[in-house]
Amino acid sequence: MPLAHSTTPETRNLQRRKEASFTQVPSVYLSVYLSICILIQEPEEGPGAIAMAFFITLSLCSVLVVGMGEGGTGSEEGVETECKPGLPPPCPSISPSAQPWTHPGQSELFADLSPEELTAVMSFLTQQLGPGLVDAAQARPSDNCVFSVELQLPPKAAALAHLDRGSPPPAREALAIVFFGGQPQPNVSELVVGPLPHPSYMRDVTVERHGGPLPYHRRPVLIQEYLDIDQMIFNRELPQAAGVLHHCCFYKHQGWNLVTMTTAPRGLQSGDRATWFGLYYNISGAGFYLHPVGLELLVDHKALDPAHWTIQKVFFQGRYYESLAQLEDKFEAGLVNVVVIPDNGTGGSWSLKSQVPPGPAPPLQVHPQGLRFSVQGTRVASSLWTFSFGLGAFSGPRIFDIRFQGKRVAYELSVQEALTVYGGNSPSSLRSQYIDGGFGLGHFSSPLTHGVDCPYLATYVDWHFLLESQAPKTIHDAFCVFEQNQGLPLRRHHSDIHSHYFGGLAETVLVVRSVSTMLNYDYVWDMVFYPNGAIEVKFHATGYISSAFLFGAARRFGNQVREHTLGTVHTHSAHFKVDLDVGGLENWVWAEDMAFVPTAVPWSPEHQIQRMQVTRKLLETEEQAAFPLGGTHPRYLYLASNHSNKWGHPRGYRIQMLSFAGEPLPQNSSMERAFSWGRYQLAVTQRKEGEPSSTSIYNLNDPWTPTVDFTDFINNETVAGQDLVAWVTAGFLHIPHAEDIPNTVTVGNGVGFFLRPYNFFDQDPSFDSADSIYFHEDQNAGSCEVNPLACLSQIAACAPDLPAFSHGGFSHN
Ligand SMILES: [Cu+2]
Repeated sequence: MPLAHSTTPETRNLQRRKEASFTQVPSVYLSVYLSICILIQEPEEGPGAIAMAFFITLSLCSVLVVGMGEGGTGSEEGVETECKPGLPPPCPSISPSAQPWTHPGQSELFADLSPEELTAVMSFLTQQLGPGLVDAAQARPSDNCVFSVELQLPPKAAALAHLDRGSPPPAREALAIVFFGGQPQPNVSELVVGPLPHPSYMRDVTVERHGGPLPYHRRPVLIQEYLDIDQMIFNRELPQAAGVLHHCCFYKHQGWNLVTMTTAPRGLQSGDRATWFGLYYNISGAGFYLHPVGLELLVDHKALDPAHWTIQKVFFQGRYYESLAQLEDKFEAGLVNVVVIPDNGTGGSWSLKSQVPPGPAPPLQVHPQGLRFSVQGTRVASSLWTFSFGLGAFSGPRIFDIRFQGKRVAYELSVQEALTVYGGNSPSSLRSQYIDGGFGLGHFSSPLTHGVDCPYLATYVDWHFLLESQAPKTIHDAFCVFEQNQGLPLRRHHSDIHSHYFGGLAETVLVVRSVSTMLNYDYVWDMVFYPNGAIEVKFHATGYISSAFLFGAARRFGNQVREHTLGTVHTHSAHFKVDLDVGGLENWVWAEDMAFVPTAVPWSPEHQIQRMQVTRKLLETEEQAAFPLGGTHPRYLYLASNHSNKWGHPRGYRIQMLSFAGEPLPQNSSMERAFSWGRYQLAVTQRKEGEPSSTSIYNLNDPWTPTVDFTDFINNETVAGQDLVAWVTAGFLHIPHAEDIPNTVTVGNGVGFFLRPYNFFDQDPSFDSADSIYFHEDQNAGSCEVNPLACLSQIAACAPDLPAFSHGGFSHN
């Protein structure tokens, strides 16, 4: 759909055109977003010419671009654009793409590695590790290969010394994960390489970080390993059951109409590498996830030589077999009850291609006076907030050095892990416990589609990575940054008693977003910054549900969503690291709640009333500050400095949960320790460089001997006056239902938490917002001098400069 404004003037129907009249805008910047409704009219003559009309509900006039206030990002001053008859002037220049680095600055500390840096590390490793290194894209289990290279985050003390005290920046380093399949004792090694951009040293940190070598069976599965498994399934195994598969599933030579889907964990005990693969119809252009054919294969792929891989068990439409050959024998003997699964192609209701023609365009937010924030490299700055953003290849989105009005409130705010735990009556649904960080929340980020995943005029930023490859690759538009008018008052009061006035503030938020597409599911990750000093962290789930072949007592495990498809019950949860620094590094943990206390009525002591009181407790130890899921927790939990605000209260930031998490896996499960963070809705621990993350990428393939067990972090140390990290779990139970077809919607499927100032300030800092509106009865609210909203009709009558639609592409892997 051509959204561009390159249509001829004749095709534009501008309503309510008015003579240009320039009015001086009262100082600084005006802050109102404007919804412009772009209507696409049906062509009257022939289908080829779509006439486009901009119905701008405001009059046309000149545009004044005013420099933004201190800390703001506007630089032009007083640029005036006169109206041209018949055409609205273009809105002030908006750069839809981020500014590249112009000079190394503060945010470079946390910036993900550039393509040049990734290339330099890879060349250095190739040189150091010798000629036996194989490209991970083609590596077999018995090869040596570089699995990943990403930023090694700097130690916090060194980072702060640089940021706060002007010390030289810490060396910029990379962390490389190398698979040594070709060594006598195959293992995984972690190497720190530095300094960038010209590496000269390499340090093996495996033993220091993990207490010993990393067993080879814990390594993530390479894409090449999946390809080799597919090769084995389709070329060697499926032909052995050609008869039954032809009967049930329209099988033809080597099963081109089928695809496999992996599960995890891969076995039942430490050392196993045996994965149940489900088979699905390969539906082109739509999700295969909803089309199980009822065949699942347990593949043992532990051997270093793929020729030695075997099928250990076969599940077919409710029964287990020793092999595909045995299934075929029983089928030929008439002993298999085959359900024929229709393969009705791509035209079905599950396709994401709507049958409905496009209608009028939805509302669009524009920036009538230009962007009010900047993105330089990975540093975002608005008049209120500054922070750096990035994407861990495995751990996902993260934000550093977060400052409100110039003062740091948090050092790090990062996703650690995403987990889905399934139930079901087929082996692959029963065996599905996905610890997604092991696949890579950054690795599987997807390009953001302008106008769907983020506002059309958001600022989009690419992400570079080096994973399972010898050369860096790019996910275009992996991040978006935008400011959004939520259409909600952040605060307001209309007074009609004693004195007559209105005061209010529109809620505008600054958002950084990325999306991880983990096979079927898409997780939308948001970090949202509010003008009152609050931060919201939230994830939404969308995409396809995971499903299973429907048989037997299926409804105990979910809802039927198609003729042969069961939507299987599961929980989604995510774990977050919240390294708050509330007024400095040393913080305390306070718990507050309420209680009713029976009290004699002071003026009539023979009567009793229930009096509500505040309960207030300073938590001393990590044990006291760990709150199990499902248990009670104080409604107000905040981290505070030992400095007080004007009213004598400790300056704090409250962690307010928004979560409907399902039950965690019972602790007697042999793999629960791999995601023992799920036991806690919230836990506060001392911050330690040696405890950088609550999880490990190796937990996915060996959950029975977890490389990181979060409960180890909680060991009764004091949390009083320490540098603290709050670890937060947010999640929800998902019982898939008919409306999850074709896709789960984000509506109602979003959870997370808020970080909110609690006595941190002396009053609400949004009072000082330049967006504030106030007028009283003696004033003319329609006057631009009194009310900035009244200036909109003069300043905001411009045509948004919409860049041509673009998409980040499909082939980053
Ligand atoms: Cu779900």
